[in-house]
Amino acid sequence: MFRRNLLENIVNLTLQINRDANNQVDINCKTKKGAMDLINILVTLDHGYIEPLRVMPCSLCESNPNSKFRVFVVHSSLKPEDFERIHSAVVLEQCEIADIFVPLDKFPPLPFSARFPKEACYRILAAHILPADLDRVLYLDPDLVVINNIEPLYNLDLEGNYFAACSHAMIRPLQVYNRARLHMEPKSLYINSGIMLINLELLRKEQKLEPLYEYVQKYHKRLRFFDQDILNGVYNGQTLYISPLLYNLDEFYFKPFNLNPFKLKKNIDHKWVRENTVIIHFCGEFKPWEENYPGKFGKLFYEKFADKVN
Ligand SMILES: [Mn+2]
Repeated sequence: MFRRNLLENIVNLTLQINRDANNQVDINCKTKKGAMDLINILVTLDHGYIEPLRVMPCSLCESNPNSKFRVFVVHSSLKPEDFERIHSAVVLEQCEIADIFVPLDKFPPLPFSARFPKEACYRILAAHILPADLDRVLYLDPDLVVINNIEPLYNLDLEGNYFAACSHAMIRPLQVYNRARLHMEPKSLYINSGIMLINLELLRKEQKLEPLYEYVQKYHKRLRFFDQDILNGVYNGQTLYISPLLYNLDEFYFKPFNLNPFKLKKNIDHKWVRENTVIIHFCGEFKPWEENYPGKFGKLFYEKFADKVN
């Protein structure tokens, strides 16, 4: 029974991807008219993640030589030398780095414990931290590389949603479990919060702290991935789901995807990833900058950017 469900869900996932007549995945997603000229990126981190953060913006620039970026680094603990390290990885004419320091004592009083750092919530509250003239921002984890054109994602029509993000939970029991655990709506999907397009304009108007506060108070014992779980629990009805194969591909997600027994005309291979995937996310326990990285994506997609900044 479990195996049947597993297969059904891999097929369902395949069907979610838009395909044209030649069974090619369509990466020209709906875009807003008149693309903006500066692409705003958000990262939130502490000192321990500086080295991966140097690789991520380098990949963004290298893979998008005709775009200009502004990266907002929202933090509470980085030092001037950390910013020097980040600056040294990018060409400043193409990629501006904006230092947004949030004093921890000024942060709204959410019921946090030591296990859940306040910094984890900066992306949830980005609309209230970033400059008020921004209408959207693309949140990117530091543990990823951008390998193709980011503009279709940045200009995606959010269709009135607060967020656009990808779900990695390929098997139905996992979705059902997460929905029950986090009290999510019946058909909603559990998203990975490592890559999120954020509708700042709408959140600025509508987001209230009370529902977040109440949610954390009520369900804090069930939260395993703190901020990601809160995003799922509170905003599952206002999140647009986008393809993980294009915008949030982890090697250890890609492998089971190809086990689809109903055989697509084309399996997703490294060549497909190279040509179509926009963001490779090293979101699991293994990281390509660590010695024991067991996969192939490190060598294929990460090393050339890492070599460039070192
Ligand atoms: Mn990540």
